[in-house]
Amino acid sequence: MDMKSFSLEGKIALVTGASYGIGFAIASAYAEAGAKIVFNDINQELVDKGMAAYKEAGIEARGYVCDVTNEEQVQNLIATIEKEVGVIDILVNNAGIIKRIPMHEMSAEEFRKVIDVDLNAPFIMAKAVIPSMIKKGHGKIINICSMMSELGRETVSAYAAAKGGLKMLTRNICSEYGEYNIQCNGIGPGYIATPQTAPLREKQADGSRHPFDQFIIAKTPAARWGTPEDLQGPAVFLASDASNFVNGHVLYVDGGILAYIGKQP
Ligand code: NAP
Ligand code: GCO
Repeated sequence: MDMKSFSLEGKIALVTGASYGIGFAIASAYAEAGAKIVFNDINQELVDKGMAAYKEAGIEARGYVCDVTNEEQVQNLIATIEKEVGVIDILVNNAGIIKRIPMHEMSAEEFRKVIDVDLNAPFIMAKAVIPSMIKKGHGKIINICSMMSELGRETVSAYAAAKGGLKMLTRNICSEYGEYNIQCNGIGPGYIATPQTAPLREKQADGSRHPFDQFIIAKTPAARWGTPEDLQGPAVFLASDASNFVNGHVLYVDGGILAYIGKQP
């Protein structure tokens, strides 16, 4: 096998919501693998923050302000990138939000907002890049799913519904566009230490670990939270030619949590 099949040399990768967190880690790995990096975030302040972080990491990236839930902004973003950088070879639908509210207390508006960012936006983004991928004869679409694509838990009804839907959107894009040499796969991170999960890891007043933190450690065979860096290898694999016959798959990067009943208390 030619190890060059893992290279992203000459490829253009767009990672959404990639000023920090998982998106930033994935984009950084893509740059190391040779790709040109383009990212967006929801406001100029975050884009500037991201640009500074990429520069500090020695990565030449282009950042654009775009709300991924706004189809007109997304269509304009893709047209601008195609004019200024080139046709997108790799799209990572990373931007996402979560609201942790008991379902009977969650408003329909709050539910809709999570679905909008975590499910409708990946549809809008994929729809925007697929035509040029078809013309180019190849493309990679990677949706950042979640353990909640498979499991539920208290307070995350909207998020689990969105991520479950995102798993099926991944399978449907695979089904509809595989014949154009477009592969669409998901990455399902376990519990990863980022700003999104910071509330679940806050130290208690007495200095002890957050109960949820202890729970995740007991439920994860790796006995640790994941880091954004744990996702870099799987993300490069799914973006590279090495995975050209992998399609419609959700690759769980979770330290084994989905396979494990959990340590006896
Ligand atoms: P994060 O730290 O909250 O970062 C999410 C990024 O997306 C932020 O930059 C955020 O900007 C951006 N964003 C949110 N709404 C947006 C919109 N409408 N348009 C453009 N950008 C938007 O999250 P993360 O932990 O890195 O997670 C990244 C992805 O992985 C998400 O899809 C998440 O659901 C998924 N995931 C995370 C974990 C985990 O344990 N951390 C596990 C499984 C899956 P703002 O700062 O303005 O919100
Ligand atoms: C939560 C967490 C999870 C993780 C992730 C797990 O509140 O349960 O935020 O949803 O973010 O999605 O895979």
